[in-house]
Amino acid sequence: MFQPELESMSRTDLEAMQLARLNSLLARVYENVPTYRKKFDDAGVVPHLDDLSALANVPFTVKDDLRASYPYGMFAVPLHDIVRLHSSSGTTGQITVVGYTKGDIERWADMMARTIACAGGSADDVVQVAYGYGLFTGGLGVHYGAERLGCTTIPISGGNTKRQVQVLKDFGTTILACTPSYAVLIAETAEEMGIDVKSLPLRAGVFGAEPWSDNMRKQIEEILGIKAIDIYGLSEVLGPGVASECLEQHGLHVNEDHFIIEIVDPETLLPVPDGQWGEVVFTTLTKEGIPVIRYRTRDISRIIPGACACGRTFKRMERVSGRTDDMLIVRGVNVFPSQIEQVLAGIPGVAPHYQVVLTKRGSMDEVTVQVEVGPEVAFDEVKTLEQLRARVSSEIASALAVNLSVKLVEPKSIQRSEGKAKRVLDLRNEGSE
Ligand code: DLL
Repeated sequence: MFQPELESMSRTDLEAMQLARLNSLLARVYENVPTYRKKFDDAGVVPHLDDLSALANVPFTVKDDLRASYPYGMFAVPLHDIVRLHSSSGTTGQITVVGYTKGDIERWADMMARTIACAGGSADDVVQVAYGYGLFTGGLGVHYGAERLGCTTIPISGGNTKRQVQVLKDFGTTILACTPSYAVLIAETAEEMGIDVKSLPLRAGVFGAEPWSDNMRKQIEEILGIKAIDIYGLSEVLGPGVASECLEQHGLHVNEDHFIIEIVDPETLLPVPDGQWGEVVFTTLTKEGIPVIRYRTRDISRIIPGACACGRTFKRMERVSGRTDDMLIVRGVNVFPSQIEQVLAGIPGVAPHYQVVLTKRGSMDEVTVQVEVGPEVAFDEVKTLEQLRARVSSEIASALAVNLSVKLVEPKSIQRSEGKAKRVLDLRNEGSE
């Protein structure tokens, strides 16, 4: 552990620390952020709570609050104290800006160092940071953590995949940091270059920034010969380093000395008990630049009840199955792309590349799953292909309880991603009949 005195604290001590930090935070935002003052006043909430359960009465913060105060309206300190800006990608609307003080950057580096240590990393590791550097939090976030842990850090950023493979080999990378979909592309590229990654020193990956399934994890572990660790975070709350898996690979420990996690029912918005699925909500306890109170992430997960064998006492969240805004409702059934991926990654003959395409036929939405066949399948053998298609279709139907149309496509025909993969292609407004 990077900070055992914190990561394995008793619950009583942890909750006392959380309450003290929460009250200082509420006072700070009430004083400095007009959006929060107005929200609290409107809801009749005073910025001091007697116990943690009273947090459930405090109003939520949503992405639109950040958008409405774009760019700096929700910062809790003057710009003079902000040393770094990042932003969210803006794929679901206008971008949002987040600001970090010196102290925020310090704490973020600690949390990311924890994340890499959680994945079994140490100062002896060579970490290749293939997340994008820039306004995206992935590259710089992981970079500072790797340096804080004392790792030999390679700031290669995303892209130029052949060079990634060359560096992986020549620099003796032991930990690869990138999105899971980019890890697949790096593996494919290595194979094309005739480089056997399994014979290299690479031993672990810290993969995140997009939903991925457990079967996809197994595939990545198999093709790269590594342990693949899931890491989670979001720019509005911090960036990478909010929660991460340990070597048990059973849930992601939330850095609870810095964040309070709640799971709420997305319909009623009431907190649900541990074990139950719902929307993840975070409160940042120590952020100075842009703290958030009860931020609705739109990510779907649950708290895994019980203690973890690794000795960390921080609560574990289940791997995120998807975002409420990526959820498709097909004939009344809720479907997440990661559930489709889980099925596909368990079927021999299909490659880990797929896209869910939405079109319109008249007034009806049509959902087609496009799946690449593996290079070992003869794409011109009609009968083989039809058998494979039928198998994919029936396994999706039995796992998801809904029939989706399945189209097999040639190897290498689905666009590869060097960052977050685009799993859903929505063509419904493009007049495609
Ligand atoms: O993706 C931060 C990050 C960078 C996390 C590198 C991990 C590694 P954003 O660009 O703001 O920040 O996107 C945040 O990505 O709300 C989730 O929907 C999704 N996401 C992030 N990590 C995971 C994960 C970064 N491990 C959004 N599993 C979040 C599933 C994830 N989804």
